[in-house]
Amino acid sequence: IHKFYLSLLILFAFSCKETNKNIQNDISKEADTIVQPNIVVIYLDDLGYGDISANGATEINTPNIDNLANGGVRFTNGYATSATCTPSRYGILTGVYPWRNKDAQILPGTAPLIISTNQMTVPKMLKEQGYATGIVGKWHLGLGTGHVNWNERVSPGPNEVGFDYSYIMAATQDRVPTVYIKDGHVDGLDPNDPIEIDYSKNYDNQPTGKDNPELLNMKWHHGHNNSIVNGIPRIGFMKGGEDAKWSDVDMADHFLEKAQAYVKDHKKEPFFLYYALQQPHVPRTPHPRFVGKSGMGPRGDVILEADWVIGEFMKTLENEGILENTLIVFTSDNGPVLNDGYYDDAVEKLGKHTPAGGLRGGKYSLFDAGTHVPFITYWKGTIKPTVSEALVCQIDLLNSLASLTGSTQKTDDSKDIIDALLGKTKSGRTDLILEASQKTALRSGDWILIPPYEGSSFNDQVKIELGVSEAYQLYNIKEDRAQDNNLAETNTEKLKEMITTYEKLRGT
Ligand code: NG6
Ligand code: CA
Repeated sequence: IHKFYLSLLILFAFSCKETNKNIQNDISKEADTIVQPNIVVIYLDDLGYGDISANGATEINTPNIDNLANGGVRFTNGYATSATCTPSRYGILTGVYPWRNKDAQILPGTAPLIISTNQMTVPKMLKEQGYATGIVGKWHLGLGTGHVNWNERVSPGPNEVGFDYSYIMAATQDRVPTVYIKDGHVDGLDPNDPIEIDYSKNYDNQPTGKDNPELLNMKWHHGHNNSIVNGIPRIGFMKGGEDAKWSDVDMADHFLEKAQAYVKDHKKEPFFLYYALQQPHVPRTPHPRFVGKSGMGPRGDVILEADWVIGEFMKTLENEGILENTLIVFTSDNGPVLNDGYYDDAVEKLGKHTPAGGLRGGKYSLFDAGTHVPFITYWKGTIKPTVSEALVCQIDLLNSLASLTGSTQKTDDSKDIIDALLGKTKSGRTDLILEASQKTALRSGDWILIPPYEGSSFNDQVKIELGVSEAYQLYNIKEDRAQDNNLAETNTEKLKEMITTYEKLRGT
């Protein structure tokens, strides 16, 4: 009898061991697919598909960006959600189409925050997964709830939607306030020189771009004729805050230092850094080290500056020993523009350079160059270098990074395309709604449908075709990259199919 119980006990112990083993196997199986690399999004401002030599530019050389492209996945069909900044930034951070939010349009520097503090965001999701989360650079998603007092803590802002650390410019380089904001506080503010901001009226007859051309070292072409800071006329009026005002020519170095410091401070934990550079948005203010270096005027010079910055940033990752544990996503918020409101030789010195890389339109446009942007993923040692035609969009970061890091968070608009982002497959999403000024279009497979819209078809100030027409437009982007042949009348079957898909996705 004793023997019998003993063998039973042994049998029981053995089966427990087996079960344990199975459990362990399951855990390690999961742990194999869930990884928590550092994640860095390097986000350029108004950089066109054709502005980097990796995408075929011959008149400008961007060796550091090319290193990412040639050592990672270079996407030939990578998209921002929108043809301007605010909506694209909304899309990349929330995983929600910006046309669902009527406030997701170019914002003044005084606009309230347009991301709800209850909303899921990429940094929030990663924070839940144990990441440290930081933003350095351009924000442009609004701050506060309506009436910001710039002399107190400005909130809600990035810190309230998922970032533990923020060092930002509030809106754009051409808009006031022209100060940096650290975790909600204006950096370097003298309490005896408080800041006031107004977008409708000037303060105490201060000089303006409009009335005081003699004070300007950069001339405005359209808009941009309010308060003057560092000899550059801006959008909006600002009073006070003298000590806190940024130096435009040092902005790239300044943000780089903050980004490098962030990496050094957080190298021991998984971190997410959203590094949003200001180039080549206007006003283009290269540091003197880069002036004249491109032969293309300030627009080319700041692209070289941005490329240098990226090289320095990559060196930091390498020197800190974390390059092989860091996934980098490089892209741009919208397509290119030359004259965006200042006389800065962007048009005159362009030469043979093609910022849109053969795509039609540009910033503000529903044509492809508005949203079809440089898009690169890089992860040394993990991503095998390749060129991918997969359709990928910035809005997909939410679901894809969630899937990578083991989060179950997701939005309906975002798609889990992590395998495409890591170069493991060449297929991405099938359909994508594109947006310009709340007008939308559909990319589906190789096809683009632009529904009819009223409104002007050409922005005469920036000299860009907007893609707006009262007739349906249908293009095969693979065969007709420049969108020269509208097939809406000849391929009625495809047109019908595209309209059906478009209406389904838009919910109209
Ligand atoms: C426009 C500005 C343009 C730029 C843009 C925002 C004028 C006439 N034009 O309104 O210069 O600032 O807004 O660019 O003011 S974005 O990349 O941030 O969307
Ligand atoms: Ca932009």
